Amino acid sequence: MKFSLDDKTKQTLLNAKSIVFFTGAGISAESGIPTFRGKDGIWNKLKPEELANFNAFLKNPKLVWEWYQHRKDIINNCQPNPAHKTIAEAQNSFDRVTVITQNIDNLHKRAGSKTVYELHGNIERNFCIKCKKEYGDDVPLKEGLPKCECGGLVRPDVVWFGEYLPQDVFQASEKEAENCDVFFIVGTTGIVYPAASIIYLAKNSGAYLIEINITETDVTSSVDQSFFGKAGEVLPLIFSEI
Ligand code: BV8
Ligand code: ZN
Repeated sequence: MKFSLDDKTKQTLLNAKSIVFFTGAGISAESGIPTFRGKDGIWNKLKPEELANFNAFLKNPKLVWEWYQHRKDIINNCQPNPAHKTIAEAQNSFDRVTVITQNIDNLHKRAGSKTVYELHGNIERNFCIKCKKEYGDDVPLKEGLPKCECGGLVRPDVVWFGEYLPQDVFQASEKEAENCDVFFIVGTTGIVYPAASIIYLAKNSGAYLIEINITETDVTSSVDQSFFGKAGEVLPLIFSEI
């Protein structure tokens, strides 16, 4: 793949002190995790209304629970790809590197990123909706239902549609966006709010926005530089030039 970094982007990166990587499902696509809205996206087969919301869970906890177990099985057999690894390695060359991710797959941490803000939670964590007891993989099943010892239902610790994002994580992410020099947007449609608002906060705070995606998105017209290609190929190329 022919690749060249224009001078402006190159200089901006060379002078950068703080870099934020805002990521979505597209960064994990090359690890084998289906995206949400792409041609093989999981939403295409299943509707978010039916699955990723609290009422759906109360109505059919077994279906929603099994969907997350299915996704967890996929994730457990996946590895971080060169995009996740490049982001982790960038920590050695810049004063501050932060990841703000919409993904729940834990791949950034597994790749070695240290400062990771998980806006939509993490599929490896679960909690009881009654007593809030936290669980990992040790959720007791009673007739196939995830049940806490107190009798309450156990749910994945992810943010469903209509639910609030963890306020501390969201506020910390906003602060990073306000104080960074370069803000990468990697593998996201940028249509899910309030997460996507962080992109525009970074822009309005004077950050240099670089998008990496295989197609144009709602964000493309707002960025300073777009790279159209796979994150696992483009990110290593960018950082090999600086
Ligand atoms: C909230 C966790 C109230 C769970 C997720 C109507 C009714 C109800 C709500 C709303 C509504 N209208 C709007 C809303 C708000 C709603 C929303 O934004 N909906 C959207 C769909 C319009 N948001 C909410 O409900 C949020 N809560 O609003 O609460 C409130 C109100 C005010 C203030 C505070 C609170 C909660 C949203 C969180 C939902 N949970 N996930 C789970 O994972 O099961 S969202 C889900 O979508 C994932 O987190 C995912 O990350 C996220 C965004 O999708 P993307 O990551 O962008 O993934 P996608 O597949 O869309 O795109 C992949 C991209 O990668 C594509 O661009 C593709 O081209 C690219 N790509 C593919 N391959 C590659 C690649 N790029 C590079 N390289 C590749 N190889
Ligand atoms: Zn409980």
